[in-house]
Amino acid sequence: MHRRTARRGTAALAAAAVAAAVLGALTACTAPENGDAVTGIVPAPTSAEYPDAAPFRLDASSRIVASGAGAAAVAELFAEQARGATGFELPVVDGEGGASLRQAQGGADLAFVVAAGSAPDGAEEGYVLEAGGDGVRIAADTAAGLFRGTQSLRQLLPPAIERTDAAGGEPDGGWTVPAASVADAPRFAYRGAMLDVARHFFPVEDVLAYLDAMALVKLNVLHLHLTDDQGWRLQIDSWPELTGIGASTSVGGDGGGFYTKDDYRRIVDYAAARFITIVPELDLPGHTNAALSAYPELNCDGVAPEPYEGTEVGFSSLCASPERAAVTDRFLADVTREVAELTPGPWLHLGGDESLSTSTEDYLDLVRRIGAAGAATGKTVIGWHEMGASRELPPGTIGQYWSFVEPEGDAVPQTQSFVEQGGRVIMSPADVAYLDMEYVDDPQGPLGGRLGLDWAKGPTSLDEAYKWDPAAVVPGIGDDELLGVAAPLWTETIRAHSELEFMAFPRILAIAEIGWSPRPASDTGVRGDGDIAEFFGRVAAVGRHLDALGVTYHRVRGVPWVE
Ligand code: TNX
Repeated sequence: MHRRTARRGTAALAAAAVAAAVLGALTACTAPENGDAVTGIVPAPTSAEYPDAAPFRLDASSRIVASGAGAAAVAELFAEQARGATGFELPVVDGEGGASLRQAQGGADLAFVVAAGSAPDGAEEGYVLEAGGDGVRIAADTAAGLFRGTQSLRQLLPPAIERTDAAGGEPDGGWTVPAASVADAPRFAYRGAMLDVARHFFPVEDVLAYLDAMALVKLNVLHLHLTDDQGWRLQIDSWPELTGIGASTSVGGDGGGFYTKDDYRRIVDYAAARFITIVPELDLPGHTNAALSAYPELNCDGVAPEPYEGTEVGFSSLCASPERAAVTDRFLADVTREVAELTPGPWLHLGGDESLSTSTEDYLDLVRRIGAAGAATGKTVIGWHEMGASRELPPGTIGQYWSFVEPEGDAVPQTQSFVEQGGRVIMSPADVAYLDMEYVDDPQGPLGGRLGLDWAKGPTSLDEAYKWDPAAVVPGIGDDELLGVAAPLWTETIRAHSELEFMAFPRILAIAEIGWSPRPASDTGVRGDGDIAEFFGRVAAVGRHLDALGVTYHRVRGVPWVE
């Protein structure tokens, strides 16, 4: 057998992969076959080597030895899933209590370690993973880093590890992990997905399933677009009609829905166990027909509009007039406070997009008041890039860019404005990162209908989602000014969980890799054709995990999907 390490180009392997990682070299990661499965990690680790050596074999005697702050909880979550798939006992034992790794009859233990100085450069979410005949060791500086490492381990195991019952028995070749040496850390701190639960409502279970699939590819933020013209989806005690009236509709009359505070806490907790932060968005001052229909006093004319079930944007707004200032400011203070109280994460997204029915003067006045209400909760405000028109943003406000890879209109100065005011930027160019754009081959969705929109430069292929550099979109906004990237999924055309997954997968894998993996060495920072082919191979490997997880995805052309 030869040493099976895939690497960018034909460069010979350096002996010390870990050293290469520290130097920032990108080592690609198509791992060897593992039983009947080809493995490969998405997003590509900073460095991964697969030496020609004995694999690790998980068996009925294997234990997880956890040590360091938070390691036991990460180990339990991993063990819970692996027990379900394998039927093994997989006890989690305390490494600090003197338990040491042992090898048993061909099987071996796993060490999950949180200890300072473990991750490459001490990176917050970084980790190292070693696998071989004598065990698996994942070590990180933080529990978050350890968790990210377990997601690489998940992908290196046979896809059947995703099953929830052990009925299928052992996969061909057993529960093995190829001998591997991985050193890894993310490029960006914020690697997000956004779900629009306002145009169509998605129940808690759908969101939890999305979180689980996000975790597999190391995404760490779920931005919930909780309010829009067609629905207000979060219980607010001080303004009960926001959901009493404002949650009854959705696009196309498909029925309403909302999250109670307990529902929302379930989402937050499930996400937190996976080191995913929930970013709630209240879209203000536009996109507010649902709120305006619930409370006449929020309207300048004092008349509540009818609930809205169409797909137009830009027609609604909170009232900027001084006669309504007291009630509008009380509304802003109440809703931001109640949402902030439910939100352990540092961010509150307050929208700011497409306020097309207000004058510039009124928009700037409302944005100033919205920002002040958000900042008063102690959270850092995030806004869509139009909010950058304001020079009175709370210090450190984050801008989310949603123009194109070739920016249009005022998107450049508006985005730069956030940095000028001490903030940073999240990149979501609509022509590459919007998961609600049609696929290029215009397929039928799982329920038979055509899905998606095409306003962002037409349909978006998996290649297009992968071939762009977040640091090359807006002049002056490079890696240091970027908080990260995010892939929004708007749901005007999407009514069911299977449709949501179909639009997101596999394109969300491209965004996850852009957010995590090192910037490619090319002059442009954009991945080339060779990179695409290599990426597609790993996407196919992850596809087998998605199959086992029961995720509905689009088998886009060009990817060597396994039947
Ligand atoms: C633009 S992007 C919107 C949303 C739509 C989406 C559809 C942004 C901040 N606003 O209101 O749902 O396009 O693709």
